Parts: sequence; C-alpha cells; structure tokens
Amino acid sequence: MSKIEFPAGFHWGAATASYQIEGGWKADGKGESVWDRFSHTDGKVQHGHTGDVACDHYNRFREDVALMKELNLTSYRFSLGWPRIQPLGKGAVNQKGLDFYSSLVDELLAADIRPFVTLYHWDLPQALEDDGGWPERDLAGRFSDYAEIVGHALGDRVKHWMIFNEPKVFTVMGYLIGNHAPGRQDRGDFLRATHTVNRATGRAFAALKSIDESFEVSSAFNMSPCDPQTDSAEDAAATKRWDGFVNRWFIEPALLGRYPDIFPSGFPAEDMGIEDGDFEEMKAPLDFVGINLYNRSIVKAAHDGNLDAMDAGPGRDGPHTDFGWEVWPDALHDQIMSVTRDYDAPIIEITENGCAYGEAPDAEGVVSDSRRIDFYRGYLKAVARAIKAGANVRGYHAWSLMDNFEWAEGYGQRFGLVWCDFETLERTPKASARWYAEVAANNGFEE
Ligand code: IFM
Repeated sequence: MSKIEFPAGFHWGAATASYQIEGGWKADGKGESVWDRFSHTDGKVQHGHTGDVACDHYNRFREDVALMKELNLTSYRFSLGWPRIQPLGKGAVNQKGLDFYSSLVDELLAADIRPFVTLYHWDLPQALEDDGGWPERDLAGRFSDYAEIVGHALGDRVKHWMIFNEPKVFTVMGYLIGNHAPGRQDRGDFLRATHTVNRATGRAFAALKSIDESFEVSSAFNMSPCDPQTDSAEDAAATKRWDGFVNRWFIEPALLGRYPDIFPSGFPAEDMGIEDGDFEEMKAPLDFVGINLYNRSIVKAAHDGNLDAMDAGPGRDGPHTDFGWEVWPDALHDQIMSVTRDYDAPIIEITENGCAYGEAPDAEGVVSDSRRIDFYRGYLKAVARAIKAGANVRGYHAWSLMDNFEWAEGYGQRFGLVWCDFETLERTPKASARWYAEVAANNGFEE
C-alpha cells in the first residue's frame, strides 16, 4: 500500500451556499431574493420545496462550526446572502445581517477554520431583478458597492474571497434556459448578463483590493474538460468553441481583458451591450483560480444546440451518481492541468467537487455511503496526481458540508457529508464524513 499525500498546509474544506442552507428567509430584516420569489412560484421547484427553512443554519451555525471542527476541516467555503446584508441590493445596510456573518466568521476563527467567503452564490436581491437584473449594466456598480460594504465589515478577519460562484451556471440557467431564478429565457438577456457579470468581477476585485491589497481574490468557476464526440474537423472546432465558453468566458475577461472567440458568426458586441472602456474594466489579476468540477463535456458540431453551432453533453462511460452525473475522476486532473498550462501555473483551489447519493440512516442511525467515499477517493487521487505533475493546488472543498436545497431539485438530491433530516433538522455525519475527517487529519490516505 502506498500513501496518497498532499502538500503541507493543504486546506481540507467543505462548501455551502447561503440560500441552500441558511433558512431564515425573512429573519431580522432580510430582503427577498430571486430564489425566494422563484421557489414561491408554483411549478418552479420540485415538490414546491423552498429554502425558507433549509438546514436552519441561520440559527444553528455554532453547532455546524462545532461539527466542522469535529471533522478536522481547516477551511469553510460559504456565501454571503446579499439581501440579508442589503435588503434592496442598494442603499441601507441591514446591520443584523452583517452581524450574522460576523459571528459566523468569529466562530470559525475560534475553531481554527479559515473563512473562505463567496460574495454571490445566486441569491440576487429581488428588487434588483425588478430593476432589470444582471442584463442591466448598472448592476456592476451596485455589486461593487456591496463588495465594498462586506470588505469593510469582515476584511479585518476574512482574507480569502471569491467574487462569484459559477457565473456560467446562473447566467445560462437564469437567463437563457430559465430553469433557475429568475427564470428568463432570452438570448440577449443572457449575453448581456454575462457581460455585466464580467464587468462586476473587475469592479468588485478592485473594490476589495482597495480595502486591503493583501486580500486574495478570485471566483469559483465551474469548469469541464472538453472532448470531441468524433475526430472530425467540425467536432474539433465545436469543442474549441465550447471550451471557450464553458471554461474561459468568465476567467479570460479578468485575466486577459478579452473574450474568447466562440461565435462562428462573429463576436456579438452589440447584443452584449459592449461600451468603450469595458474591456479595461473587466480586467482583474486574480490571485488564484477556484475550480468547481462536476463533469466533462463531449461535444459535437450542430446547427443549433447549446450556444452557436455546437452541442455539448456530459460523459456517459463511467458509473453514475443518483443525480445521473458521470463519475470520472480524470476530468478533475485534466482540468487542473489545463488551467496550470493556460494561465502560467496559478494557485488553484478546488472550490467544489462532490456527488449526490441518497443513502439514509439505518435503524442504528448510521449512514453507510460507501459510494461517496469511493467518489472522493477517486477525485482526491486525481488531485494528488495533478500536484505531482506540477499543479499548484492549495485546497479542496467537498460539496457539500451537509445535505441542502439543491435548487430546482428541491431537497431531492443529497450532496452532503452530513445527513440533514429536513423534518427535525438533526445532523448526522455520514460514513464519508468520518472518512474525510481522517484524510484531513492525516493529510492524505492509504491507496
Ligand atoms: O448545489 C450546487 C451548488 O450550488 C453549485 N455547484 C453545484 C452544486 C451541485 O449541483
């Protein structure tokens, strides 16, 4: 047996998001978010589930931090709910909302756990959506005002920040496909939303750095290595375009000040509402690259398809999780290596990686989720292999700390290391949580 080892000081973490775990949707002056509105609209979320209570983390955060400590975590990635802090997304600050996050940060630091903070994990204040949402250019300025508020309030203790979680997902699903909040289906809205998000990245980066130059700031980009379906020249070209969208559309405006070339019919500058100075505004020399990884993409040329002249789907060769997602650990290795090659070996944090399996407590209350242990074992080996090949990976965050509200799926898909009983709100660490705790304690595991 040989040991899979990680570099000294490697961060062992877990990730969550405000709307998915907090509950307290109207507590202490919180404003309405687009997800409050969407989940309260008939037919939008499976079984009519909402995040009104979720895991009740808003009231149980001390218990949850104690659990993280028990699991030997050294990093906790969580997001701030913008409408909890600025109920209307502009103007007055809700001090009680800020106090909640401030207490959470204190509790984490007292437990020697790094607070790793995401500014935006999809819960836009509904008032800003009413003003036009992400397609509206002004939102970049509103967002950087918000970044400044939280940077001032928490920056004496929080040093590591992610601006956006998965900008691709919330713009595609929220504005193009419409199966996530706010539920719009309009190509122009979608294109403009991506451009506002890229300008907001540049502005929020600058706002945080103006508070403390030593802050380390990036975003959590969901990425997916892309392979052509066949070896035809058309599929190869389509694969390059899809890679340009899925892996580069949000990171290259920041790092390189330009968009990748993905539209065969030419760059849709007008549809995106590009103005003079925007490319300069988007630039942000990110301090690390956050990678969320769940799948690989198999791409073929098409006349319609996902974006323009391409059609991408997930791999189908490996085993599947209960959500139907392929288990393919090489995808994580390959994506880490592409980022390492393409952006001059940056610091990388795996900001999310995980799987949905439904194993429930048995009569003794034990959750024997060996499939999840196998999943993490495979993906962590892939990370270790990438590190050996020269990648500078500094941390890994399992998605998720506990079962939670899985967006349009409601509570139907369980991604947690910890079981959450959504009736009693009792938490039960699964076998995978105990395994992960050992990995964290030993900074590795026996193969
Ligand atoms: O639950 C989500 C999370 O909010 C963003 N990344 C993917 C997870 C699983 O779908």
